[in-house]
Amino acid sequence: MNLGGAATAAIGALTADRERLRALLDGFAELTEPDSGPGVTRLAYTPLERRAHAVFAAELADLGAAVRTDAAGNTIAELPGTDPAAPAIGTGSHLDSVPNGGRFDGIVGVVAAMETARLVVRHDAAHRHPLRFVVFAAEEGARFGQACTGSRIVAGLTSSDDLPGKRDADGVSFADAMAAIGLDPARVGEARWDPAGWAAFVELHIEQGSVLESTGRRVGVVDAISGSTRLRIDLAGRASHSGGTPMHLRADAAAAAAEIVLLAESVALRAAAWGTRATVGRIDVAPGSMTTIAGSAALWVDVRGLDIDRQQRAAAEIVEGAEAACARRGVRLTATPLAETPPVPLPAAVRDTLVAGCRDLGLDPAVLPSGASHDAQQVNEVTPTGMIFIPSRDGISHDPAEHTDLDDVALGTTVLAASLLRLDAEL
Ligand code: HGY
Ligand code: MN
Ligand code: MN
Repeated sequence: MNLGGAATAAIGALTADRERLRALLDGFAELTEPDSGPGVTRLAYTPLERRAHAVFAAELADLGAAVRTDAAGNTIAELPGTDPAAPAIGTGSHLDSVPNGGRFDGIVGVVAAMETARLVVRHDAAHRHPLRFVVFAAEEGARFGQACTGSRIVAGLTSSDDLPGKRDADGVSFADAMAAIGLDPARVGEARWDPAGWAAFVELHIEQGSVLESTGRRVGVVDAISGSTRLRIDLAGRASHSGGTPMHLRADAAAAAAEIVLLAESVALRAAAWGTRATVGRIDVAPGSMTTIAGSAALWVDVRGLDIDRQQRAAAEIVEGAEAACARRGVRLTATPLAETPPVPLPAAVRDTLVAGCRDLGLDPAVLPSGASHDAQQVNEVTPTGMIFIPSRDGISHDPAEHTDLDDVALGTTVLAASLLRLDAEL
């Protein structure tokens, strides 16, 4: 599509400043829980996540944007367009992390949004649509099990009723954590977005995989985002003396847990489950003494897929296999669903615009699915949404070793800024 001279000129002018991006990334990386060990620990609905949102809000306010925090704890900044009646075009991501996570997951999408806003203001780039820059609260499911809570709330997928029930390892619920940072969980319905107020949304994110790196691409455009079925499995066996109890008289909860971990892996490796990923990233065992057979155990199971049938069937097969193993071992099993998110194909119109924008910048983007889930998945319920990926070194993420080259962050930001202006010209 021929964008016309003005739009093309505006797009060409917006080149991200890598040193400003470095400073923003370094600043957010310092906001980690004291004595929390390596990497970044800035969990959902904690005071530290609020401090990170405040950094974003101050920067956007300095640029003259109107900034507000909604009832879900999302922070939304807006630069008015030339047509006040036009729906908004938006970008953004999240600032919360997993425990001992990396410096880039979610953060690059936020610093890219901040730099894009600065470029638009600095170069007085004309845009008809209002531009909205969003930091979603509580994207990581690591603390409460449910991922993408801030974006699910704006999409109407999570309501106030859902918040008291989901609890973290200390028994603190979403509702408790929100109230502790000054939010009112009873009012999250007020944060819901009206589709009529939106034209499109684009999220920049690290790939959290190794497709871009292994194919020598510097940028990717996402065509589908994986879903996730998450559950907790509690096992009740019989604690007893590790020396005095013969092997055939045991109900060993740790041994049952170990069998379930390997079962989950084998289910995902079956040909029928192709493309499904199953992970048990956490096991708690009690009493946790070397000379006592484990009386109880808890496992957290994460099943991901790009095909909802295979995703849900794999989760069901894991539970069925676990029940059979526990019956054989004399261990009682309780499976509790934690979260269910379907895979989402992203709209071709936005995907193709992002691809064309990359090509205009002389890039050859990969078009690929996302193995991780994202806020974009939920926002797509409200407005046509796209995602831009930049490479993850060695495909590592959710770990202190997570790394993306600053040049790739800068290039991704330049692509994001160009994409927003291209969408502004096309819509
Ligand atoms: O867990 C995920 O897929 C994402 O990083 N929240
Ligand atoms: Mn993320
Ligand atoms: Mn993540």
